[in-house]
Amino acid sequence: MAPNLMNIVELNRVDITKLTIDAIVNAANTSLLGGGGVDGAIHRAAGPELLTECRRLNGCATGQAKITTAYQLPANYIIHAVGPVWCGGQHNEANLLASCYRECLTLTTQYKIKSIAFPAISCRIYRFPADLAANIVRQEIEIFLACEPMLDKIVLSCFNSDVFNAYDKIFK
Ligand code: AR6
Repeated sequence: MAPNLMNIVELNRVDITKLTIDAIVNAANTSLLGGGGVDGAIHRAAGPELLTECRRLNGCATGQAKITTAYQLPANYIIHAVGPVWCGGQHNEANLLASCYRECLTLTTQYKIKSIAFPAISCRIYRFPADLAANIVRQEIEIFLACEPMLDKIVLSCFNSDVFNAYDKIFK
């Protein structure tokens, strides 16, 4: 890993809902009203007030992100990002995934967030290939840190092995 990334990016396999960190990212859907996967885990752990706040957000377009408080989670904020559903790669999926990471990282500047944890957005229920996602994640992090060097820590939570292996190769 390049020295600037090595100091900031951490790969781990822990449940993102357990992290004591400024912000965690949710892999949400356009309704922002909860779902399965990490979205379901975050809503269950944060408690019902999260759904109440999410209802006021009027959904979120694919490739974009919206922020809420984190209620019963140890984190302070949840950034809800809506990744693309993988439909073979010819439907702007890569740009939309990159946009999710950019939007989340931009929110860290706006909210003075110093540490953030991402799940592998789109990489399970939405079927985005983990190796392609890993390249996009690394590229967006590098571009962001080159302009906005204020983040102390970026955790990439790799819950399943295919994601962990793909990220490990790209971030080595
Ligand atoms: N902590 C960290 N990562 C997790 C956790 C957890 N507790 N649980 C799952 N993951 P997915 P998507 C990983 O399917 O593909 C929902 O229904 C998981 O192993 O949660 O973006 C939404 O409402 C995978 O690596 O999200 C949408 O409808 C990654 O998180 C849809 O799923 C993302 O997997 C979004 O699908």
